[in-house]
Amino acid sequence: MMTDSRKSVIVGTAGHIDHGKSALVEALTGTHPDRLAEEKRRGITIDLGFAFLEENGVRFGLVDVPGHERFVSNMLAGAAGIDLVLLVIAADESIKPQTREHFDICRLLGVTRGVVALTKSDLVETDMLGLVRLEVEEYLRGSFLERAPIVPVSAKTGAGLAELKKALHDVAMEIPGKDTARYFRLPIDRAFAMKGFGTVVTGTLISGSIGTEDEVELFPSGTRLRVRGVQSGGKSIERAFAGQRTAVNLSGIDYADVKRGMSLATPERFRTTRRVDVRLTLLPSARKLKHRSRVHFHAGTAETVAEVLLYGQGTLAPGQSALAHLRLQEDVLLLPGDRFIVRQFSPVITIGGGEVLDCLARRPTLRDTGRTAFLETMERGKRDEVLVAMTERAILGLEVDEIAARTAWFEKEVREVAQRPNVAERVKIVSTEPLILLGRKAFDDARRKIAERVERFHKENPLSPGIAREDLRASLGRRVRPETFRSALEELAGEKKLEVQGELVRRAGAQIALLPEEAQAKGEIEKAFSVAGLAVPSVKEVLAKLSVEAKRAEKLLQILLRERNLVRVSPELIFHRDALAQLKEQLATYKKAKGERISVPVFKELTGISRKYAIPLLEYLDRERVTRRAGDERVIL
Ligand SMILES: Nc1nc2c(ncn2[C@@H]2O[C@H](COP(=O)(O)OP(=O)(O)OP(=O)(O)O)[C@@H](O)[C@H]2O)c(=O)[nH]1
Ligand SMILES: [Mg+2]
Repeated sequence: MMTDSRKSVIVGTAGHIDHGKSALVEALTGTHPDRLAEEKRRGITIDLGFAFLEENGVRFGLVDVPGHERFVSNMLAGAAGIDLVLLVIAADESIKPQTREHFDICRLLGVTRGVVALTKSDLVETDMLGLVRLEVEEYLRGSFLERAPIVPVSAKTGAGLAELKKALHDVAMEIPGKDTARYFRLPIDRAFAMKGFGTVVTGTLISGSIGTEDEVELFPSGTRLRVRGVQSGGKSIERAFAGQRTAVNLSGIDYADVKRGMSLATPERFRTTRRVDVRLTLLPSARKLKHRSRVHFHAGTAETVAEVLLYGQGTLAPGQSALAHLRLQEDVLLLPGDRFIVRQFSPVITIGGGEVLDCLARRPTLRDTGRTAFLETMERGKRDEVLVAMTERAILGLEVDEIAARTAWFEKEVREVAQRPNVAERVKIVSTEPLILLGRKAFDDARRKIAERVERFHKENPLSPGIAREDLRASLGRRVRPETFRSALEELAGEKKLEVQGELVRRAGAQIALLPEEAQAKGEIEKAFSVAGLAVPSVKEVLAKLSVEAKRAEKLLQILLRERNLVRVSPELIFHRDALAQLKEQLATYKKAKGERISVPVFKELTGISRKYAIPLLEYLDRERVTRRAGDERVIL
């Protein structure tokens, strides 16, 4: 895969209304980010705007956001996926409410780098500039911007712009390169129709890469689409990589069916969700949050309403964080590690945010006592631990697709982690194709249950050689999947605890223990057939003469048949093994003396039996490939 050596970095503006964000973007890039007629008329930014800048080998994608408090939800859609924040504070006004709110949002989204621009520096005296700088430094103390460059600029005079570009470049160089080989994911912030192209969607590419002819899945609908073309920075390119502003030309869908908040991703990998378990942090400025509160939920470019369920506590205090369950009103594509923001239902202000830990969370129940420990493991994010914990939580076991949908790991990564010795101790691979994992404990339970069932079967059926494999599996119930059963049986057989013979399973070395009267009856049955030669008695008659009751007599007959001392030739006819052996010899002798062909009457004469027996016997011999039918005759083989 071709990648470009130039670094791509997404910069998001942040700051109070009218503080000069859009003017600064224009001064830096030459592009005024406001696009809408209404924005131009009112002189404010309403929706996201975009511009590009290349500085010393770094490609910056700029996302300009509105400062107006009514458009914070638009700001949130733009802030998702930014690498660094350009915090804009007007020198003549200093810190204002949306300066704080936007900055809080950046913190909650986990933004770790940024630059501060003191705009409109042309409007204030040097003393004033110094004061504002002090105030800003004070405000940023202890935050991720504590040591960030603070650059006074004027979009009007151009003062400070060169320093600001340099500061942006320096910070950009510190940003670690993104792993562009992960799964592709693009939260959509705009969709429109372009003449001659059709549907185009744009967004900040947060993961992986995308190129022409790729197949993608649209979420939440699950529609599969083909990529006709990709652009970044206004130019058509072969592929776009994580960290780039990206426009994707899609075939197979009308632009009106695509909206901000939807996502494009690698097809057939992920699932949308309405229940997530998260680490939720409440801002110190927020009011305490009650269990079951409704909030506005923002993640990526998506926005919906969520009900907050606090685990084991009635309220969450300002400035505190807790594990929580969010029940979403709409389907959203989320993955562990995704950041989100919550805003108070009414009046709408930002109150907190956090990180998704389990993107396909279960409905909370009191019985689920392992959830907290599980989420703490997810939060630590160590792959060994995560895989063990995830597997142990699944009674039935987990298929690789399920694991990938919950972690965004590649299949080969799941396999690799599953095979690590410390993981293998606690996780059993019950199937390799597809890969299915089950917790050791659950697996051992299944093993024990199987051994117990077999044991019990022998006890209850002493005259039976073993339990039918399918009956054994069915007796374990639905909590043991077929792959687990197969694997456990294999292991038990490998350890010589059980024996599997065809469709029968028995305890290793299990032998049928006959009672004295049973042994005697068995001998009587065998004798009855052995003395009869080919003129065999009826089975019913033989069994009726025995001293044991019918059910046991039938079992004894089965044993003789299984041991092959008796042979069932037709549903009604049973012969002793010796009689059949003798018959085969007789035929061989006949063949030597008289040739290979023999007719039914001759066969009857030779063996001295009636037609009633002769026909089934001949058919049996045909099946045994001792004879072959040829018209009215048989050929002795
Ligand atoms: N004198 C002076 N005026 C500026 C400067 N930068 C912006 N302005 C003016 O300030 C006003 C607001 O600027 P914008 O860039 O639209 O502010 P904004 O932060 O984008 O506003 P919103 O997007 O609505 O939040 C405009 O009239 C600009 O011309 C500057 O450096 N000096
Ligand atoms: Mg603006």
